[in-house]
Amino acid sequence: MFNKILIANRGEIAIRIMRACKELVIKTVAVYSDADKNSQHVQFADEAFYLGDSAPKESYLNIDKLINAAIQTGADAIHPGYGFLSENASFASAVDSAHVTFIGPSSDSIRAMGDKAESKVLMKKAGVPTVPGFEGLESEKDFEKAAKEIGYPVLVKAAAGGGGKGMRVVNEESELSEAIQAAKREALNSFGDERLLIEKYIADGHHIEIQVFGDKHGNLIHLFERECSVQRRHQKIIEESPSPLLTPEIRNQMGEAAVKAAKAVNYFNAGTIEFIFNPSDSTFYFLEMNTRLQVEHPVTELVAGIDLAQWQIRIAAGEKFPFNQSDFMQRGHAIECRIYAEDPSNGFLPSIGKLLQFIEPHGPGIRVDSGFAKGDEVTHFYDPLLAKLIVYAENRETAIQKMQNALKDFIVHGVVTNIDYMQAVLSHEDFAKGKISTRWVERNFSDWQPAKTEIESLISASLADLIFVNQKSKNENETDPFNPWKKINNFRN
Ligand code: MV4
Repeated sequence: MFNKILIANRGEIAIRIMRACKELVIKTVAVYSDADKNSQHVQFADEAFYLGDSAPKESYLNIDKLINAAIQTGADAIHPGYGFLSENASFASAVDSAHVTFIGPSSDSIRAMGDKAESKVLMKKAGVPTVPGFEGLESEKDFEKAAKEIGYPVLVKAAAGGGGKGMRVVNEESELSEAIQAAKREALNSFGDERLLIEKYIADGHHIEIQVFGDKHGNLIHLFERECSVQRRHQKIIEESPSPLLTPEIRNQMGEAAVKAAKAVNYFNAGTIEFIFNPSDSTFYFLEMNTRLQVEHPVTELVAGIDLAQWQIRIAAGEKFPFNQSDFMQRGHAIECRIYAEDPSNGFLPSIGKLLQFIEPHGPGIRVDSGFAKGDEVTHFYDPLLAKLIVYAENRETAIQKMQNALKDFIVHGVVTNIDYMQAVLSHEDFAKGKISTRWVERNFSDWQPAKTEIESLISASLADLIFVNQKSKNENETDPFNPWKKINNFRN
């Protein structure tokens, strides 16, 4: 087993991984940038190593600095978390070359799944259902012919990409040429690669993903699904397990397809197979594989009863995974809400500033994976995720109710958050019915505005703010003058 692990990440996921390390009696090294000098993940670690400037390129994305940090601190493994370098095959290789263990899959698995066109071909060969379509086309004539054969609406996607970048829905032939040009441009900008693929557009599909987990001895199982259809601009907001839509038969088929997909790239560690599920005929298709521990892993941990972060570390150290598929079942229902410092009534722009108040909810079945505390600064350098609020209850209905109560008890002042927006989404009758397709949020909540706040809440918020503003340094007051009206407007967000 490892003696010391360096966590090449920040915020809530760095802390989540450090907790797993501590439970396995492994020492932890945090890395940090200028902006993160006083952040929670640095305070939580046994030791901390300074990387450099706040810009990700100078810190959390800098391969040389991270490997140097591991060597300097004597860490024998690196956990990449999610985002940053977690799906960078060169990073995984560089870590191996430095005789440090990368806590994740092999660089070959990462590479094979990184290219969406290549991975799609690989999946077809392995017998995993993929969306009808074509890859490797070049001329507009070929695209036109392909689209006709597939039948409109079609989707053009960046082959190098993923995550919705360089993606265009095309409803009819007259829109095709322009969509190809736009998608190519975006793909070139984002990935330096303008190759596109074209496929049938599954309108009103559900984004359902299967968690897989494997060791280095060829054991690989799935841990059921997460329903992630509540998204805006390819940013997930709410995730849950089980999916309110799947029958036991479809769940089994999807699970088996996911295991097949992962085995085709000799996968080990935690991974996720994304599917698009068409509820009108119960078909599902492979979209992409994420070769990392995902943001939403806690919902699987709760319903499947496993600590994924701990097992990632154990199997990276070479341990055999001691469980079979039949050892797992889904029990109860888990929901996760991502609490962001962003303004839903202003285009979801990140909201930066000092957390004048930050009170997390507590209670049975409530889990908060958080990277912030009262007094911390939210900066513009990184993703504005403040915390993940996860609830677990015996069924979906009680879980929704628990989440609504927990959201009410989550108090954040100083920055605007999406808490009230989330409350509105959860209270919608469509959500109660589980009828949420990938386009639902954008259709129903695009013009959402916060309700007027209650007077006693305004008073308590203002008092909390005043007490904190008085403690602010003179310097900070100069650059960020106290504006009571702004604070009041921000209240309860
Ligand atoms: C699709 C799709 C429907 N049909 N592919 C989005 C990001 C990447 N993981 C693949 N994605 C999708 N691919 C086909 N053939 C639907 C999505 C999709 C989506 C599309 C539009 C708006 C929101 C979405 C959320 C999740 C998935």
